[in-house]
Amino acid sequence: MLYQMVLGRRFEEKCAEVYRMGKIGGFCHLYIGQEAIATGAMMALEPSDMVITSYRDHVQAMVKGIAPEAVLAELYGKIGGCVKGKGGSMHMFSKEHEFYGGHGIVGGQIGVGTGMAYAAKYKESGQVTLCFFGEAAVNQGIFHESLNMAQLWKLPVIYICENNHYGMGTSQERAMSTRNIAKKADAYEMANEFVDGMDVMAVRDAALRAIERARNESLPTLLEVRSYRYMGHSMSDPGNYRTREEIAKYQERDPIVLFKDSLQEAKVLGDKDFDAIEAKAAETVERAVKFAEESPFPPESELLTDVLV
Ligand SMILES: Cc1ncc(C[n+]2csc(CCOP(=O)(O)OP(=O)(O)O)c2C)c(N)n1
Repeated sequence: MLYQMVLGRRFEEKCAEVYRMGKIGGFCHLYIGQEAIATGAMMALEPSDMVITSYRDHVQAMVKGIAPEAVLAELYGKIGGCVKGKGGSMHMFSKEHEFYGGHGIVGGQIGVGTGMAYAAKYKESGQVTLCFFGEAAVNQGIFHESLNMAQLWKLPVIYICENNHYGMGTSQERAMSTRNIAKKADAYEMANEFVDGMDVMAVRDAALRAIERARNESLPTLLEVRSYRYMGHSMSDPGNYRTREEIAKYQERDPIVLFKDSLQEAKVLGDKDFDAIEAKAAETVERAVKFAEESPFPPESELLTDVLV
C-alpha cells in the first residue's frame, strides 16, 4: 500500500511537470493528497470487482492494475494509452481491469455505478462495485435517486464520497446546508460511515466492512472519506480561494508520511526499505515517460473506431 501511494504521488508530480511542458493537453485533475483513499479502498477488493470514478482518475486506474505506461500515454493522447489516446486524462477505462471510467459529468458515474451493481446482482456474478465521487456530486439529484434505489433493491455497491472540501473554487460550507455527508444515507436507511481519508488503514478497514456487507448481504454502504487536495482543482486553477496556511495544515497529516511513520514505529519498515520504495516508484515513472514519449499518436484510421457516431 505504501508503494502504491508513493507511486501515485510521484506519477502525478511528473504529470504536473510534463503538463507544464505542453506534453499533455486539455484538462488534467490531480489527486495529490488523496492517495490513501484509492489505495486503502481498492486494495481491499478482489481483482474481479468493479470500479467507477470521476475525472480525478489517474491513481485509481493504476491501483486497479492499469499499467502506469498506459495511463501516461493516455494523458499524452498516444496510441499506447489505455483507450488508445482518445479519452485523455478524464476517461481512463479498461474492461480487462474492471475499471469503468473516468467520467466528466459531476455525479454521472453514480447512476452508472448503481447500474453496474444492479447488473452484477442480476447476473449473480458476485462482484462488488466501488463508486467514487467528490462531495460536490452529493448535491446532484442522481446521488439521491441512486442511493434510494440501491437500498431498495439491495445492491452490492459501495459509494465512496471523497470529501476534499472544495468543488472547483467553492467550499463545501458555501454549497451544502450540512457538513455531515455520511449521515445523508440515513434518509435511505443505508449503512454509512465517516472515515479519516489521511489514514490509509482506516480507509482499508472501513472498505473491508462495506465490502463484506456488499458481498455477503448484498447491501450498499455510503462512506464519507475526508481528505484534501493539495493542488488546484485542475492544472489551470491557481487556487486563489484558499490560503497557504490552510493547505499547510492538511499537509501536516500527509497520508504517505503518516503511514510511513506508523510502519517505522512498528519496526516493519526501515529507512532503506523506504528508499527502495522511492527508487522503484521513480524508475516506474521514468519508464512510463519513455513509453508515452515514444508511443505514436493514433493513426487517422483510428478516428472512427470505438467511437459512437
Ligand atoms: C453536471 C456538471 N456540472 C458542473 C460541472 C463542472 N465541474 C467540473 S468539476 C466540478 C466540481 C466537482 O467537485 P467534486 O465533485 O467535489 O469533486 P473534486 O473535483 O473535488 O474531486 C464542477 C462543478 C460538470 N463537470 N458537470
